[in-house]
Amino acid sequence: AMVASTSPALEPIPLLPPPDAGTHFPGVPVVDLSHPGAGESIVAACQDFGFFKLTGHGIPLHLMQRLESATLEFFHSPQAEKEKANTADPFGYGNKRIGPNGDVGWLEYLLFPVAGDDPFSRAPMATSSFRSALAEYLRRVKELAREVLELMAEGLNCKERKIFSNLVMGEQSEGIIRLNHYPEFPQPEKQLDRSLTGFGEHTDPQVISVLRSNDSAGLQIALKDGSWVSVPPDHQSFFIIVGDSLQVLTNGRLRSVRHRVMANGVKCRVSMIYFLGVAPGEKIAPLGEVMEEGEQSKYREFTWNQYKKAACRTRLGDDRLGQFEK
Ligand code: GA4
Repeated sequence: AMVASTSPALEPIPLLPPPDAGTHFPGVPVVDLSHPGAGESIVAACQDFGFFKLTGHGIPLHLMQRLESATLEFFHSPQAEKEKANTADPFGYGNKRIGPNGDVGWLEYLLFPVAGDDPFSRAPMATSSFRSALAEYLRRVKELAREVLELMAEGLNCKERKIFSNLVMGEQSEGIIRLNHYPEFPQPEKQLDRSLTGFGEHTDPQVISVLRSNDSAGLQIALKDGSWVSVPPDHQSFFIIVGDSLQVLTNGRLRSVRHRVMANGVKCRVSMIYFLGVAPGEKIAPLGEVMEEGEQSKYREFTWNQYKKAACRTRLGDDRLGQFEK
């Protein structure tokens, strides 16, 4: 294993090279939100890939770039400053360590709950410009997620078009924002011309995740046959990722996609992911509206709280849904 650290003051953690490079993928499904058949395209993409690129979304690039700049500014501040935000419970600043069970990757990040009126109660160190950039971004992306989920319900021929959106838009619904920074490699690693695992393979536990990154490559997804492909970056678009909760809500019709990030080390990658989840006490079970006559649930019934608790005992790459399959 290769040892790398952002600054000599940091404890070096052995990081792993990626298992394989992942081939270039020209076939990323694209959904244009301003297009009439968007609902059907969303459903088709979520069935075939559990993933798609979203264009025509109406969120101006400058709003994304504003948050990107504020995020980078934070990550460029002195290590001691950043460590002040290291509450690691699991929210706040994190460096290389992901989750509570020993997963590591070449990144540093901020993780916050998005709740109620003050998404920043856990971000005391954020400057007011950082806070306002984040607030505006979250407000817009939340509305975007609502639209995507309502079109999805339409595409699935649900009678209630708010069947998914209501689950993630409630007062108690749990959202999380993750701001990731995959730094350039320090010398001499940079010269090795190798990449490192930035964020190891996993599925997202929530309903959907809305990802936006700068123009630096790194995101890879697993296709149905298990092969890994790289997703060309697009800083103007969002990428929508189906999470485990949505897979269960649709009884497996829409699939949660395994994905990972490779750090190339030459150009830093900045990504922001808004995870939209249901309320803690919510039952996560296939919805009657998406099931055929007589269709049986593929999952044992559980609540979001139970799922989160179970997830906390797993490693990043574990098949978390497996233990709830019938
Ligand atoms: C993966 C998706 C999100 O980044 C995240 C991660 C969470 C964490 O960082 O605390 C988890 C991981 C993620 C799934 C399994 C557990 C929990 C780290 C980990 C090993 C914020 C999430 O919701 O689940």
